[in-house]
Amino acid sequence: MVNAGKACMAVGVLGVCVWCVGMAMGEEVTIPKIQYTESPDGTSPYSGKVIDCAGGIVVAKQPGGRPRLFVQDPNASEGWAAIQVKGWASDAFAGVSVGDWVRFQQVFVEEFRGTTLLQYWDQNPDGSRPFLTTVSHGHSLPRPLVVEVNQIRAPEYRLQDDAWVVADPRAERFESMLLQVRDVAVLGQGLGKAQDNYGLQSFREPNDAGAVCWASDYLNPGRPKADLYLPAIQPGQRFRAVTGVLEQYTNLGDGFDYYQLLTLSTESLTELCPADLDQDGDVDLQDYRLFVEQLLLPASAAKGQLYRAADLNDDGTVDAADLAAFNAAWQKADVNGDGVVNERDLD
Ligand SMILES: [Ca+2]
Ligand SMILES: [Ca+2]
Ligand SMILES: [Ca+2]
Ligand SMILES: [Ca+2]
Repeated sequence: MVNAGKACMAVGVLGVCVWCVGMAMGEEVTIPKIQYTESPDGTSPYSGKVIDCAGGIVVAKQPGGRPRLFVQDPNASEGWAAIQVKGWASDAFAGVSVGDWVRFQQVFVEEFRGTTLLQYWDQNPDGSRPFLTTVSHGHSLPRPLVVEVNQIRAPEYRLQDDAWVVADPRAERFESMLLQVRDVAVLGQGLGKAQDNYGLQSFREPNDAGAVCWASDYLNPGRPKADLYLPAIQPGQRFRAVTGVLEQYTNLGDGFDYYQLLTLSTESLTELCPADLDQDGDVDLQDYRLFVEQLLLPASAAKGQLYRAADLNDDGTVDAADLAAFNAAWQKADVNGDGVVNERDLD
């Protein structure tokens, strides 16, 4: 932003007055009110305005020269619930932690590259200054909203424009929210503007081209510095769940407009249960049958991939120790105790 010397000082005084007026009016806008839009391009009705924002819980914090907060209103679980806040100095959010409830006064709403931002900078275009207040600490994060992969589906490549474009604008309601997709496999890497996106395909709907979304680990501090991805992101690797915040990136000049699920930590990836021998996302009698088959294989029999999967302690032999590990894995993962390990055990 433009911000220099005397002009800044003069406007600073004015800024205090504007802030007082804002306080007197006292009308706080909730995040869902800022985000809800029927505009086809997703633009917030508050774009270009200075507002007071009731805020929400900080669910993620990205350090850097332009640090960012992802703030979510826990009272709005179905959509339009979260927003990003951009700081314009590296220490802008030094006093803010994940789990804090923060609210904002005199903050400028701006669409940038497809994502609605609250700009936390020195001075707004009208001369006022934004203020951040930490209301309280130590909140539990909102539970990730479980969405179908096709609700945040990957962009489509449009040959005539040589561009990747949003295939389904209904993902807009989830912008910046904490989301989870389940039963997905890594499909494709090196995608997107920074070539750091990978596809996640629902392995329950392998023939549905719409059951793929894009994800990235670029925000994830668990990612080895020299790598684009978390170590577990390998072609074909299956997960029971992948959790992250959704970001839109729009830069059609570069040929891109897409939504990406940004993982936040190594816990963002939930592996399949080791007892899920057929890797279909659940542990049921079929897995038990496969396990027992491997357990009873004669020593002379050819041993294949299933045998290695059943060798849970990885010592080269399927025996009583693996049976104990199989039962333990099943029981540990069967959180709701209904005898089957499936996606309900994640709830
Ligand atoms: Ca958007
Ligand atoms: Ca938005
Ligand atoms: Ca299974
Ligand atoms: Ca073994």
